[in-house]
Amino acid sequence: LKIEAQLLGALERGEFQLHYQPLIELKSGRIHSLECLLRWVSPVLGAVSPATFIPLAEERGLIVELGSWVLRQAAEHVSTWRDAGHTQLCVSVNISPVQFEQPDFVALVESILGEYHLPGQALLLELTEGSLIKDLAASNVKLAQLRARGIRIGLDDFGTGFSSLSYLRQLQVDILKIDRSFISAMEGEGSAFVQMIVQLAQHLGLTTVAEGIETHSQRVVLTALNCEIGQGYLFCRPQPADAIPFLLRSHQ
Ligand code: G
Ligand code: G
Ligand code: NA
Ligand code: MN
Repeated sequence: LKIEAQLLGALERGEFQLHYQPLIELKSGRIHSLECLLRWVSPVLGAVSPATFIPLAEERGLIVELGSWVLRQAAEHVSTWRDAGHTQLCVSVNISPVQFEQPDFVALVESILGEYHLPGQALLLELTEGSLIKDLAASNVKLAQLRARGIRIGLDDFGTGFSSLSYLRQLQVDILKIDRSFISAMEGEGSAFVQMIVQLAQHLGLTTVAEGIETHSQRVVLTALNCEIGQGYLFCRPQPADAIPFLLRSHQ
């Protein structure tokens, strides 16, 4: 396959880049954190979506190396921005299940924080339910180790799995990211689902993030439902790292 052939050497050729999209505190309008989104522009294939190349990288065993590069690059970026005066800034990094399953995952994260002299609070890790419940006990051991270092854990795409509600009680997470399919279906009765998720999260002491906010009316409804954080094109599209210092200054 042409994509696979190109993917094999793409990291070495420097074809990957990180973009960032802010998560916004709905009440204050302040930036809560920046989600790091991997981008690949191949000179041969053009822009390839992570929805295409991440699964390939997982199959071909490339995701561990690629995921480490993402973590290190994101650590370097947030360290630069914190040094420039955004001292509380946090970046949120998507973690593949394959990466999370590596026995040395926690050690890798700790070592990267050390390399860039970052506190755990500078990092949020986004995991999906599927990657956590395969081995719930083992996952919770790792999550506890990460959280003990101050790293926060977000449950991504919440609501799209099969067993969300029963497992949520048992997972050591801090943040619930409500999948954007719930936000786009929020007109009319659809908002009942979002309301239920927000209430459940509050009950469990979790912070809620609404993903994929595209309209002002979605924002108004989510704020009324006490959802704390929002993310989506209404606020900002993912931006290259170069554009982030300007974005941070304009939100101060
Ligand atoms: O940014 P975009 O909507 O194109 O992302 C598509 C999918 O790729 C999303 O599910 C997103 O979580 C995932 N993704 C983006 N960047 C990364 C990354 O660095 N690592 C992993 N594992 N997934 C990512
Ligand atoms: O699976 P995950 O939640 O990590 O996916 C994040 C992806 O969602 C990113 O690739 C980002 O480009 C995309 N995204 C961010 N905001 C919006 C939005 O408002 N609408 C849509 N359709 N996609 C969005
Ligand atoms: Na994510
Ligand atoms: Mn998501």
